[in-house]
Amino acid sequence: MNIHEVQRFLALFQSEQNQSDMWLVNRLKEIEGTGEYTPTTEELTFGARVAWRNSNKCIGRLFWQSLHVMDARELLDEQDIFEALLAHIQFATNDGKIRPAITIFEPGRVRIWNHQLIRYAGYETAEGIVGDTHSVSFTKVCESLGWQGEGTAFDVLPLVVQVDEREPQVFAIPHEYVLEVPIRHPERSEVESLGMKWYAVPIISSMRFQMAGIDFQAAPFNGWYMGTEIGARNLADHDRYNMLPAMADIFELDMTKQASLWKDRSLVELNIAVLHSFKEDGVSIVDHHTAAQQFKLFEEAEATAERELTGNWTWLIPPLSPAATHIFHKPYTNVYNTPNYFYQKPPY
Ligand code: HEM
Ligand code: NRG
Repeated sequence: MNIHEVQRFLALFQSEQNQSDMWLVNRLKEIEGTGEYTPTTEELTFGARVAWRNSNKCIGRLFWQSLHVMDARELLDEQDIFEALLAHIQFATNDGKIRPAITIFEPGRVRIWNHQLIRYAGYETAEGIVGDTHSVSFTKVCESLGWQGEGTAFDVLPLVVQVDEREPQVFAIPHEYVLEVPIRHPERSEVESLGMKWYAVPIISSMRFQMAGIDFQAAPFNGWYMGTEIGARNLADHDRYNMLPAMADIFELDMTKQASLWKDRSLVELNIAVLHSFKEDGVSIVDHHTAAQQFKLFEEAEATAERELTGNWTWLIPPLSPAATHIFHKPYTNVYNTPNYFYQKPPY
């Protein structure tokens, strides 16, 4: 236990949650008496929400107070943990009306090997990579643990759960838990024939949640997607699904000249298709202009609360038309406050 970190966290909890000075004195006495700090579910809930508020790369922070926190610290059996992860997916997905949520597992003992709970596999083949390049090394790990995918470009990877030093356990996610959106374009039906799709809910499971000096290595969290994450990166990046040339074909753009701006026009059409498809299927998604406006409201709310705004400009600007948002035109201070979410070394 790091008593200074505990004091700092509880002082923040006291001031923001309107606790009395007596409450703080007593709580600290209790903790110093036992020599151990085990956060209450209320403290954990507050910590996870503030960690989102402090996530400098996140444009979605306006809604930080709505984070739904599931306290799963009592689970130490791999099967139980798998079921809690399925429950998270189901709660978060909510038939498309996505709810921001986090499930917090026992620190120091539980590890989830996945980068996101739902993610597509990537396979190295003689004809190049099939699926998501981002998943190639993790896909090999899953295969070495006995899993075998179908070999399509959109195989959902299994969950890999480890407790203590035991062998990691592999669990396939039943199909009915994975909501996906086929990508089509409002005006060009040929886009649907490209067979693009994406899953509805991004649930990051590789980051460490830190509060009060405690490291929760397993604390998967989710919000909903901003369209550009899928349309300007996952499906568009040259080293991901690389779909811009196929889009340019459909829209009959001149790919012989860079200056025809075929990549730019393809990007816009692909992003229109992503937003259109999610909207038509009733799956929560936000376009980057609306997200930037919401982030402006977050900036204003933080000023009203007399808190210093922190942010990482290089991540906050959207990858499409960044200068059309206010974020592009001002500086942000990239100081990392805790509680927060941090990268950690993958366990494989
Ligand atoms: C990053 C949007 C919810 C924490 C991001 C990014 C976007 C985004 C666009 C940049 C991703 C990238 O460029 O790869 C949103 C939206 C949300 C949301 C629209 C809807 C509610 C959340 C929640 C949390 C969170 C609930 C945590 C409780 C983070 C963190 C990063 C991030 C830690 C950095 C990830 C990294 O370093 O890879 N978010 N977010 N966000 N967001 Fe959010
Ligand atoms: N770009 C990644 C996801 C990163 C986090 N984005 C969010 N987070 N929207 C991708 O899969 O495309 N969230 O918690 O909602």
